[in-house]
Amino acid sequence: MTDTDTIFGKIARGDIPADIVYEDDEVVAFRDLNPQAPTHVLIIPRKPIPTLNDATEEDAPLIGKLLLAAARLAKEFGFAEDGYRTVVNCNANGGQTVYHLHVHLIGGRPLQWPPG
Ligand code: DGP
Repeated sequence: MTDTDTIFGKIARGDIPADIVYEDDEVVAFRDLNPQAPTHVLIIPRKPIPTLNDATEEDAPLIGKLLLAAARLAKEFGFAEDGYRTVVNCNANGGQTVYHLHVHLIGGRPLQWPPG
């Protein structure tokens, strides 16, 4: 099994469906199946990087694009000014369950800090 065999790799390749809200050559964004807020989107690179620990200097522009996509989507969804949260979970203690790097974009209601 390769990294591309995660569920997110399959979504990025179009092998399984998702509610895609943005995509380009390098990035895909789709709605989370288990939303934690009125808007909960996952933003992934098409490149299958398993965790943030696996990202290299070469990936810096790509990771920047994930965050810029989050900010752009927050504006499009209309909650950029009110505020929102971006989260990258890493490995077991971070709560990562899908081993294809992703940024959660969560917004549309006030969010507690610190999270649980
Ligand atoms: P994390 O815990 O950071 O690895 O987040 C994984 C998220 O992925 C979790 O919030 C639920 C979501 N998820 C899991 N499987 C699927 C799926 O098949 N489709 C979609 N759209 N989201 C999924």
